[in-house]
Amino acid sequence: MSHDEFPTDRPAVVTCGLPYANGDLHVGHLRGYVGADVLNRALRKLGQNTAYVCGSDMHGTPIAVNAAEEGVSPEEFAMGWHETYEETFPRFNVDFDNYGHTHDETNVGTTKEIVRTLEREGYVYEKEIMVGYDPEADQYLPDRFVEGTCPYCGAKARGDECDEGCGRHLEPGEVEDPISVVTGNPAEYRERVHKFFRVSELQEYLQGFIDRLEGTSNARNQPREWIEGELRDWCITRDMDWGIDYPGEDADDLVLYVWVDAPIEYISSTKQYSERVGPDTYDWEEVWREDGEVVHVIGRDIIQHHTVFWPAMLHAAGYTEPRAVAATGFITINGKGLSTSRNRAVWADEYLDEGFHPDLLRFYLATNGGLQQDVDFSWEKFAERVNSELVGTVGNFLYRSTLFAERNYGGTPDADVSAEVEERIEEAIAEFGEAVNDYSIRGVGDSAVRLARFGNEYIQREEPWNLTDDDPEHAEQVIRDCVQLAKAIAVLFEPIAPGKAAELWAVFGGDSREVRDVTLDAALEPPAAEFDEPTEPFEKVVDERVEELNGKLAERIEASASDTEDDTTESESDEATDDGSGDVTTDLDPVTDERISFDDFQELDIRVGRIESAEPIEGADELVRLTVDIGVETRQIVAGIKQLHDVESLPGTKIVVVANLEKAELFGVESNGMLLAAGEQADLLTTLGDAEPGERVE
Ligand code: B3M
Ligand code: ZN
Repeated sequence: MSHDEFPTDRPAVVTCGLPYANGDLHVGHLRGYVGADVLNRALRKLGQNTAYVCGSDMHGTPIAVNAAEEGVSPEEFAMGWHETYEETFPRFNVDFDNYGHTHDETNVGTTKEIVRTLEREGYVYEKEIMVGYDPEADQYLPDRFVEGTCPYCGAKARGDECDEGCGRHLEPGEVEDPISVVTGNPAEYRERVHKFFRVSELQEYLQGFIDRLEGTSNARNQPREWIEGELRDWCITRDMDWGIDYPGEDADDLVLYVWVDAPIEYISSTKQYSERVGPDTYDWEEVWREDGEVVHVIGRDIIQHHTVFWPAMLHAAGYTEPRAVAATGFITINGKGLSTSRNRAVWADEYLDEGFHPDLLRFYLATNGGLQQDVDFSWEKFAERVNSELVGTVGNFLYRSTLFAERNYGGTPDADVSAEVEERIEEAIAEFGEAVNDYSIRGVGDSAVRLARFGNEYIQREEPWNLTDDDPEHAEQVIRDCVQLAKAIAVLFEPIAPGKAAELWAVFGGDSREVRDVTLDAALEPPAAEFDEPTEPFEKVVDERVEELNGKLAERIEASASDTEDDTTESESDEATDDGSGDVTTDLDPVTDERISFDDFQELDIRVGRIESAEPIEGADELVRLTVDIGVETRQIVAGIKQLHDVESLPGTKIVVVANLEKAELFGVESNGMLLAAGEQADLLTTLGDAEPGERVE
């Protein structure tokens, strides 16, 4: 890994968290797969040699439990879903260079090789532990086969993860009051010998790693707490049949824990790609053995796996560490947590069956908020963004300018691009490059949308339709500019809307290459001299459609609510089945009915502030003492954000402060004001533009 800006001279790999081969894909899954696809396409546009790889996660107890319920073998069950995913992803223009699965030969081989290396290097030891056992079913109860209480936060926990509470990974035997999901009986504990990976020995390495890591701030900051605290070793085996057998003779009744072989599929899938195209085109060893650029896109619920266990394993086995981990927020539907069991979801197939182009959903999911933010999906919002940005801004400019060009000149008029337009395109190219280097998928999309907005303003300002008779030369030059802008938009928008960009490119690209493969400089190369009449690239989503789709969604939720009333237990266990899609119920509070007057609101003195210094308060778990410049004075403010932010990186951050709140004393320290933050992650509110400390927020 280097820390040079992209494009670098080493090959990159972009990965996305592997979907458990466990059920239908929905918008929650697509957010991640589309996001990583955008990133990979955008890197390629910068000229980076890169590949996008993934695969189905075939192992693990969620799959074993569901297969048993259906009365089929886990392999048959998982293969069925794997084949479905292989068909579904391309329909959303998610363009994997390789899509394998964790049970294939390559991954079994790579996994065993890595585990043997860990053993050889002295990172594996055996220990006797107590594991859950169901005497009636006569089987051990690894991971999701038990439910109980989280020993850390008291929430209801399933197997290896406290997914409704503190989110911690739980080691075998840690769940309290365990109940078997097979029979519903209390589980017994039995002694078994298991294999452990010495993560604790890698603490110093991990501390350095987390300082070097790029990506979203949640992935860089959250793990500090774990890495700097007591790092525990990690049990890497399970008493199960389904999985990859532990290599060697001495433990042939154990399989590897799913979280060992799942991330190794990132390597295996890269290998398969490299073997297919040949090492001259793309060499997996340069990536994984010789410090290539490894970029992981994941859901924020699996940050710990990717920033602690995985880099520890890679380092111990002599592989390249990740350069970046970008962790996405969750998806909500109409403001409520996406829930597959309640059928509160928009399914991948359903969306396409409704006749929508995949690029519309890609645009919505990729640009609706920052990568780390939760994104709410509703058909209203979807329609609103399609209509205003895709139809009203991008489509409108592309269509009106190229239609005018075709009608009046049969294509691109013979003139030079003006300095103003050339500079504006260069600016958009620079914005695009910065966005990629910041892992900002939204920024990639913005660079194209803003260029289209400029195009609309430009054509409106120059009014070429009034010039064709009086000043034909000027008209030609303006339209020449507009076609160039259109071509540049097709290039810049390709990562977000690859299908639409390819259609546009076919009309006025003027180049036999595919828009997928061109680099950003193509944005400034001449468009086709002649082209056919263009069509409107995007269609409006009309109100009646929104109503109809809302109705369908509501009916479905209601129908499944009445189904689940008869069978609540099943629905509840289904609910928390972790399918890797951010499908977590994060029910939002309804908006309070009681309104306040504008005068009441005016009483709040809310100001922009800038953090000058930040230091943890000794002995208080969460509190940080901040000094904040609020323009008119400097304030001391105490905030409960220690676990959620990298305290050292806070100085310089602009925040929003309620300046006239009563003073308070927290942990013996005076707090003179309150900063605003959103949600459980204490996402700090800041300003988008240049507002200075002291300016009022109104
Ligand atoms: N299959 C799904 C999840 O927990 C899991 C991801 C594996 S990534 C190596 O999100
Ligand atoms: Zn917990």
